Amino acid sequence: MPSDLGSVLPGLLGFDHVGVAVADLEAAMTFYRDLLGMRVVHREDNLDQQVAEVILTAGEVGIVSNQLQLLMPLSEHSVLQRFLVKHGAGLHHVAYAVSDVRSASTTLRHYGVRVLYDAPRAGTRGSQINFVHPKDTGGVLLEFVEHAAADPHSVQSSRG
Ligand code: CMX
Ligand code: CO
Repeated sequence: MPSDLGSVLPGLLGFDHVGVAVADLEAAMTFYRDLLGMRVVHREDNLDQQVAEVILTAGEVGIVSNQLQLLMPLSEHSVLQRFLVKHGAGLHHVAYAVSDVRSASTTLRHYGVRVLYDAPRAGTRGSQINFVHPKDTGGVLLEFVEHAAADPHSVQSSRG
């Protein structure tokens, strides 16, 4: 593996969001929204991932790296449920925005890194997502996000 992955990974745009696993979304929002003052910018049930999610922003709307994703399992089959049972609520993943999730995945796979899905899956607001196994990243589950072109909260549009 090269010492400087930034030189080989195509289209790394920046941090996107931090994902926190919670057992109760509404209870978590009394802290993040009501006490901390974060703004809810999006809510969604992702049936593919079996999660209910809320995206909150800490500052200016449109700066993606200000965002927090609260995730609650929608069923016992969700990977989130497995995480909560094993680890309890807490930091679940860190997401990076990329311009092309397929080529980012292909590149890392080429260097022997475990990318979880053969093809990208549906993420928040029509994005395409894939994940890198936490054992290959220093213990943190890593998400790649390629935002839908029309998404007003994407890193691309916040820069342009
Ligand atoms: N962060 C850090 N380590 C984690 C982890 C996480 N989120 N999830 C699992 N691990 C660790 C476990 O502790 C375990 O370590 P040890 O062997 O040292 O005990 C190891 O990884 C394997 O864990 P596991 O319980 O056997 O594996 P799982 O079956 O729970 O699967 C993973 C783990 C990452 C493959 C699975 O969670 C996955 O497929 N994730 C991708 C999808 C996802 O997370 N979706 C929700 C977010 C959706 C969104 O962001 O929109
Ligand atoms: Co996420």
